[in-house]
Amino acid sequence: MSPAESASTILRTAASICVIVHHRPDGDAIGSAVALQRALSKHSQVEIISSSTVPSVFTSILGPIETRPLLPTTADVYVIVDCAELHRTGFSKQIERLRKNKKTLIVIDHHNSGDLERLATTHISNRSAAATSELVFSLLTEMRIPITPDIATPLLLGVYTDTGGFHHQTTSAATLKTASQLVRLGGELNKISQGFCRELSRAKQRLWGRILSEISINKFGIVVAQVKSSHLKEAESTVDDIAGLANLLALTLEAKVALVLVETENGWRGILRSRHPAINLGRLARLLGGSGHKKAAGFLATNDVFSGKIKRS
Ligand SMILES: [Mn+2]
Repeated sequence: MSPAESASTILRTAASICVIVHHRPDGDAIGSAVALQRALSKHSQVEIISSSTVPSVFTSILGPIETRPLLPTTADVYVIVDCAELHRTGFSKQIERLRKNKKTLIVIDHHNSGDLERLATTHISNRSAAATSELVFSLLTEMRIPITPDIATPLLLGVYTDTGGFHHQTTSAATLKTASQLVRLGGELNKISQGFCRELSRAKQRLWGRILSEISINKFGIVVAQVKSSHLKEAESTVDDIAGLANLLALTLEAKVALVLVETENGWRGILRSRHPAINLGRLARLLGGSGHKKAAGFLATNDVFSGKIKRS
């Protein structure tokens, strides 16, 4: 039995399901989770569990998204989407305990394999997929669940955001075929693209103006932008306003890699982007205790990273 077949059998018979997204969920994690919730809630009680809040741009496109910050122990089945490593869920101990108690754990993901591969009872993975949402689409199709417009839109949101609006190298013929199918099924592409365009407040413009005026390019061809807490305060911005900055920076003509460093309570959060074909940012981020893809990755630089003792984010 293939992983998708076994997952579909498990999900069909589960009375209660928890869908867990990774810490600071992106459009692919949210899109996958919302699509699963909408598709499966006819027969099961489905909750989305997130250790962080959902960025407002996703609710403006998809409507209200209810998430719980705590992981219940009583669900029949647990599903982790768009995540390869346990620590990125924000629920490491709880999930390990659930597995000790023989709870079923399905992982659906398109990243390079991490420790969740070992922990999962069923692991649906395809590294060549541009988004986890593509894998969720295949799974729901396998389950013969009709893809209504309210399911097609979150799946399309996942594909759209993980390919940078179909800009990244990962956008293959298969990706465009999936997107085309989702639009045909009622996925609201225009609402999604407009949702990201409209998000330009004065506070965000003030912040970006300040940050961009201070960027520097080092000898390795890395363009670096630093976002200090004081910058956010001065521009009356929030961390949500940083979204998209690294993609813009990656367009810098003279640079191969863009790095946005964001000051946090635990150290500097690094956001890496590149459009250079030969560069593998995922590998670089993993060296720094982070994770990601070839063209988009991230890490948390604590003092331990600089002293050679890496601490995971
Ligand atoms: Mn993804």
